[in-house]
Amino acid sequence: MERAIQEIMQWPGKTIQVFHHNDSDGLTSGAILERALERQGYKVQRYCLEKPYPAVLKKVYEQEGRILIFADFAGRIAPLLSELNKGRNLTLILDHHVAEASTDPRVLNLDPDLFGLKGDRDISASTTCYLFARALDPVNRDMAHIAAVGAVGDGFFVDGALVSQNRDAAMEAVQQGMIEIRKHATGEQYLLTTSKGPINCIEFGDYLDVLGGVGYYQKGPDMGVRVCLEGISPESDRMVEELKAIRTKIFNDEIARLQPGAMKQAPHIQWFHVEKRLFPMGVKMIGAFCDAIKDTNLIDPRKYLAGFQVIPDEIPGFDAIKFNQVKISMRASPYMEGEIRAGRAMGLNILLPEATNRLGGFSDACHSLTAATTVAIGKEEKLIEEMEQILKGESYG
Ligand SMILES: [Mn+2]
Repeated sequence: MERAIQEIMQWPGKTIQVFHHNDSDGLTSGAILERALERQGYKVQRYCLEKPYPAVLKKVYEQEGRILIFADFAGRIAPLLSELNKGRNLTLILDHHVAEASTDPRVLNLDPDLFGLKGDRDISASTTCYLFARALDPVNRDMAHIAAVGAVGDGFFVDGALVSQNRDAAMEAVQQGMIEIRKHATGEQYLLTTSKGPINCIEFGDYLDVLGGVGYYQKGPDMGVRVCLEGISPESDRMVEELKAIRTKIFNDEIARLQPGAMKQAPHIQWFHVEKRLFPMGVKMIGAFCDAIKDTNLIDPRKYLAGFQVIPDEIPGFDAIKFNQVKISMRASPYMEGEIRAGRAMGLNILLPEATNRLGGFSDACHSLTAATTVAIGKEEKLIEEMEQILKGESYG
């Protein structure tokens, strides 16, 4: 990080573009970087992304001579960024997901996964950004609580408590009177000091997730970053309430559409398409909607559940981008979850990326019980068929 900071200092230009994720860890990361870099006299142009889509990266790398920072994503795609960058911009990656080494000396991958730390245990993106901010200037210690909020938001605890670098940040915030730790039977509770009294960091993380996820296309991320830096306000409270009401209304409308017979049925997969009806909520919400129905009687518990959503041709802060893509989110009912865990059904982390690859799609976050990828509009049925083919070729049910 110190070497990266030296390179920033030596780079001509006093503007830095920060690209960060829209969940609570990503928003806190963006907030920490914005303030730390502004304190150094930089002009910060902040962009919140739901994913580092290739189409967006291509646009970003049409530029030259810039300083670009990616936070809470891109650790794994450092080789791709290197290829796009070709030594033309100074790129920093402050992620904590599983990472791959950069192949361009101007792309500095500072993902702690490459330095022996575990991103799903020791260190969040917010704590990574916090340590970077402290390396910039020790005055940035005053953002320890923001790092802790991001770490709690990502939800990586060991025996109910933050550990390693995440814990160090929380303990600093405790010393500064910004976080209070309460021990309980199964671990610890982290309470953030606010103007409205102590708020559980889990609750505060949910608040940020609503702003960043539900409010993605309505300046929610900007409000989220502001809340991280300046605290909750009546204005942010109002925005969160409005966004929650939008979510309830849109979800209820979709549930009404899914009444008996509306779901498409393949032998092992049931699926539906919400087209553009989740807009103006972000594309993360198709997964949230699948979560909302996966253990109801709207679905057949013996099949995988898949939902499609058209990705809007729009990224806040960018000119129009033509994606022509749909996102698919997949989930497992409690019954299917048991089957996957027992090894009697294929995990979604294998099934979906494999089928997506065959259609030239883009795989990002895939876990055994939750997965999402994107494919070109019009390939929805083909994707379901590919998955059925894969399942047929295996010895699973
Ligand atoms: Mn994260």
